[in-house]
Amino acid sequence: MKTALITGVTGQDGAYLAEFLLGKGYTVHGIKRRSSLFNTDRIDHLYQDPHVKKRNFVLHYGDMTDSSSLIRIVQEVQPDEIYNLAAQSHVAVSFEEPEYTANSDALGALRVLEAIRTLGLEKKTRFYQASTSELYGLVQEVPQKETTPFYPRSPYAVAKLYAYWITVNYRESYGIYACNGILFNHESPIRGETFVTRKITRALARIKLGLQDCLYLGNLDSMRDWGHAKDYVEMQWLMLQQETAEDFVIATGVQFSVRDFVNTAAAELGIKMRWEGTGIDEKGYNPDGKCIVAVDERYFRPAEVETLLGDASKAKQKLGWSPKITFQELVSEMVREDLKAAERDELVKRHGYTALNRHE
Ligand code: NDP
Ligand code: GDR
Repeated sequence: MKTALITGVTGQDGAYLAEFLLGKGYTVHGIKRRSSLFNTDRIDHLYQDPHVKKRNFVLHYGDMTDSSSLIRIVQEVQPDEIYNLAAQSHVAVSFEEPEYTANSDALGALRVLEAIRTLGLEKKTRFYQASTSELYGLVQEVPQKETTPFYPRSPYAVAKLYAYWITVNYRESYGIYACNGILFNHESPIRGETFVTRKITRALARIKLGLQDCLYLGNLDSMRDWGHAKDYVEMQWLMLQQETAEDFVIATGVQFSVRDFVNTAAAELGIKMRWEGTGIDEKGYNPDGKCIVAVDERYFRPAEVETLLGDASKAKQKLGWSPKITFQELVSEMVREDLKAAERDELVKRHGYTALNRHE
């Protein structure tokens, strides 16, 4: 059976992909970085005791900014497939930490490719790079497909542009089976809490139960093509099973605004929204006239990606892939899971403990 190595295994996609590959009979190795807290919540259900002799899920300490750890792990694991998912993946944060973002997201990809090359694994190890619709940034064509010109709009996107091209370059220079999945936004109940979708479902569930008063957001008019992470990791695997390595756009082909997302999540919770104001005066009220959504300038970015809409025709045609989970089903699942979490917090609060009230 095959062996896969996943960087970023503790993240949203890493967790879904690990589960998916284990289901296919792979031995899965994952790289996690050192943290002062446990950072394995998303993969705890897959955890296997290191004292058990034969394991098919193994974690290694490593970091995308540390070549020596990456070379050591690749040498030890001798993977058939590497999925490079690790990244400082928050666009807004990349404006605060541009150098670190470049180091982990751009040079990190190079370090893994160099490990494959210097260890002489060019013919054995296939490489997947987690590329992004953020590469399109200031969009040059609607909808965006593999041939649409890039125009990155953040330090994150610029770093990912390097990673995209170094992947193509190592494919062309050294014959490595290396490809880019240009994935549009994909979400799930285990999405990081500071991305807009999860921030919305989590906050509205807490507002519904009286644990929080208000949800502060940035650009409500921003348009995104949102899919489900579970659908998208299957494609990451499919891309490495082809005869020749190619790059693919993965998207639903349907677009919604941040405000649409709020309205859909609110409707799921039985909260009816009424909007008033424009720009930073904009507020969303529920039918009792209580303000529950307000715009806060701090969540605007120095340069915004206003609109993204993908055309995944190539993936449909060549990989036989199409998304199964609709926008409505995605929002519904996220709301349901966040409501369960809020109910647990509410119970704790009712019994005299203070529930955390984070706004980001
Ligand atoms: P997450 O932010 O949920 O996960 C990122 C992972 O990378 C985490 O495991 C994180 O570790 C790890 N990581 C970050 N920095 C380092 C580092 N220096 N060394 C080692 N590990 C590190 O992202 P997603 O799962 O949502 O996305 C996966 C990949 O796909 C990312 O590269 C992202 O940029 C890209 N992408 C995501 C899209 C999306 O909509 N989700 C769309 C297009 C591309 P820790 O858990 O310790 O923080
Ligand atoms: P994005 O995702 O930047 O597209 O990157 P995010 O959910 O952060 O933002 C989507 C849009 O919503 C607007 N927005 C807000 N965003 C956040 N995080 N918080 C807010 O309060 C808020 N209010 C409005 C943003 O301005 C933006 O327009 C994600 C990441 O997963 C990347 O790693 C990945 O590459 C891309 O998707 C595709």
